[in-house]
Amino acid sequence: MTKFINPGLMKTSRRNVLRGSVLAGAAALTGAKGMAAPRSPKLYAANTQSANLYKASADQSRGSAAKPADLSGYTRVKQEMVAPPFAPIHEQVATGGPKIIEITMDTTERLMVVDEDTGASIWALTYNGSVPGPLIVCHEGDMIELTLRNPADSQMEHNIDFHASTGALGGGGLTHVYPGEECVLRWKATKPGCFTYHCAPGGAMIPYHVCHGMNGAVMVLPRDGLKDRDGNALYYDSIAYIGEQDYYLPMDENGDYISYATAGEDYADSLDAMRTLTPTHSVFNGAVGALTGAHALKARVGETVLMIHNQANRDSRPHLIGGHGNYVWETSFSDTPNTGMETWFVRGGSAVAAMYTFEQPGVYAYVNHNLIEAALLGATAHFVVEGAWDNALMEQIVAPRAFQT
Ligand SMILES: [Cu+2]
Repeated sequence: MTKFINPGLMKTSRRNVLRGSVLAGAAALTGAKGMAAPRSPKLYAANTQSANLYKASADQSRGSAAKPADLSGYTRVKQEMVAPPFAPIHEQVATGGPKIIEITMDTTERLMVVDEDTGASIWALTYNGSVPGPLIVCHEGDMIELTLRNPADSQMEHNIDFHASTGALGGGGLTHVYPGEECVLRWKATKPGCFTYHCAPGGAMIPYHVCHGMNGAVMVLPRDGLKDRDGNALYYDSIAYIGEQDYYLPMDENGDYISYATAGEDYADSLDAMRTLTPTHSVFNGAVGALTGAHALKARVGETVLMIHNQANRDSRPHLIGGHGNYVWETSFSDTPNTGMETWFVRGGSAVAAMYTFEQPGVYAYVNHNLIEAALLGATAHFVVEGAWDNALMEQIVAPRAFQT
């Protein structure tokens, strides 16, 4: 089977993608400063246009006579990454001057069950082993200093494009790490808001990596915290970090999901499935049921939750059934938040924040309100909320009963 990733540019098939020598010289195009070690990912695919784009973007940084950044006045801190749906320890209102926030992420390739009922699984490409990758939180004016490590047993090269950053393809041109390599990238958070980040190694590998889970979100808070339209401070008690992931899992002729032995082995089949633009799954936090049942999100009446929703590839429309988006920032935190929303919009390739204070106990479903995706493809989470019921807000006056005809 031979398929074209980009017609006229490069052929790909299982044979030449795996341990491909198709672009043996391309590794040098994305090399880090002074890197002399041999660089040999086990699976590599890009195209000439894409490789040239990365080279041009990286050259701007490497070849320039630009002044070193002035780091005076910055304080260095470490931020420990935690797995979703949790957020790292952070301040809502910044204290002190700007910070250089050191973080570390590993590009881990791991076999993940997507749906236990069907046995659907995927060799997920991840940051730190989770889908989505960890939430990063900083304030406007801070710098993120990321150490990106690609374990030696990886099959592929990885990098990272931060939508919150400025230059070099969002850092994608400066962070290509092959198996066994690490790099360090520092960028300044100049725009407040929630932003997606994702892997973008070039060509068809970009959607392939993104649709295998390699994406996450950064929240850049205003230094003085979140505000309503009148400038009053808004605070949250907790964060629910939800990454929506569309998967395109290859099936065999019987309609069964195909199992693969290693990361990347599904490459050609995945491209075929992705070209349909019809996901087999659209799930929250990596798998069907990752945020329901025993894994449901917990809250209590009176608790204010900031729901951060990341979708790196595809539009979505979150809705909290039985609740609202009291304040919703679909765009920048500099913009006035929308209020009292029933459903909000996540542009594919972005992250949004919605704040809600629970007023009733019970189970709330948080869904993609394309309800086909919610019910059939997996895009459902649950909040289990404890507290006292308020009959002033809702009361069942008559329970279902037969009526007189
Ligand atoms: Cu990647």
